[in-house]
Amino acid sequence: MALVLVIAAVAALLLVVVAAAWVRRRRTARSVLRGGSTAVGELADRVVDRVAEGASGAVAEPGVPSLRDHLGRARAALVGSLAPALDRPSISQDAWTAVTEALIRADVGLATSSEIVDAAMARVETGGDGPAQAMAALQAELRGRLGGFDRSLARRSDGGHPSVWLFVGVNGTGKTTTIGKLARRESDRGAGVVLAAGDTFRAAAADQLAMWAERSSAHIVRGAEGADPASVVFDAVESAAARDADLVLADTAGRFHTSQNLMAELQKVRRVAEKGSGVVTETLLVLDATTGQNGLAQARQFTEAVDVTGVVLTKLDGSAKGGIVVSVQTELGVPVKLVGVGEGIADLVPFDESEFVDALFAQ
Ligand SMILES: Nc1nc2c(ncn2[C@@H]2O[C@H](COP(=O)(O)OP(=O)(O)OP(=O)(O)O)[C@@H](O)[C@H]2O)c(=O)[nH]1
Ligand SMILES: [Mg+2]
Repeated sequence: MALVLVIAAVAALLLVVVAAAWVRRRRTARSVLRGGSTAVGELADRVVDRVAEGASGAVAEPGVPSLRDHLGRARAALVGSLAPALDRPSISQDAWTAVTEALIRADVGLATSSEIVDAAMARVETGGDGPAQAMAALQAELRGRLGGFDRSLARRSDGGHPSVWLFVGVNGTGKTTTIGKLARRESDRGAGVVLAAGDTFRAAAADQLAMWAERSSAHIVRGAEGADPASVVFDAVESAAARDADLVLADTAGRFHTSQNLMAELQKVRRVAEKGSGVVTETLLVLDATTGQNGLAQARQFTEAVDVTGVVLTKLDGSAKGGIVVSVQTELGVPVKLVGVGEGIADLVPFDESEFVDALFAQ
């Protein structure tokens, strides 16, 4: 009997010890969980703060982003492929051939790359043949070739006659987004801006433009899906004249039933835009930098059909081939006026050749 009592007492003691250990473990687990959720909460708070900082920064003062900050991919690719060519005490013919290849890889184009390297070699002949001189000669040559264009966006200054900036280009290049960015920029500078939803090819196009109109406090004129794009642009010009607005930014469709139809449609839009009170002062071809030489072939069709006054080169932020800027200007003979460096409303930079070359070669 005594033995049974001792065993029962030991069992009870063991039970108490196990129960105490279990309670301790649960408490620890709960405190870990609580600590964990606090950490998650803090992290979430930090993320929200960061987002709020970013958002308020963008809204309060969009600022102009720098090319240097956004050309990382193009810079890494170009500098990476030039480095082996120029990493030697004196630059031989072989090294210059490697430089030509690096430029071609960067989308500068075959003929233009050779011309640039010939001219850079001629510069170096008079200034020493070290890598630093070669690099300086190359940059000077690029600057020289890109320079000498008027990149301003023309406006007619007399009241009651709005200036029309017409945006053309194949679908997906960034026409509507660029219009949104420019609407904000020009409104911020005090212009009265009207957006013309001339892309009536698909219903969502006008909705996308309406979203940008709201973000930039611009007025929008739109028609029904399938409406005549020229008549929508005409109505927008008349609406701008009536409200004494300075600028009409006219969106167009990037596709039509055939590319011939598209070009004919754009010619009609351009004609009709000037039938009333407006005058087309810019026809801006929007090109996607990441499409390289293919994009250039399409671009030729546009420059032949409508009098293109400037190029907006979009998505340069995602491109590893910055040389497309050189090809566009050399082969189309039209200045790059603006560069898109992101999807945000402030991600549009006026093109400047010195800043561009510096950004492309910065160490
Ligand atoms: N990274 C980056 N994306 C851009 C830039 N510009 C436009 N995009 C994006 O490219 C896509 C197409 O832009 P849209 O403005 O709709 O192009 P669109 O020329 O109007 O196209 P369609 O209306 O189909 O003819 C969108 O996802 C944009 O956010 C840019 O500079 N950089
Ligand atoms: Mg569009």
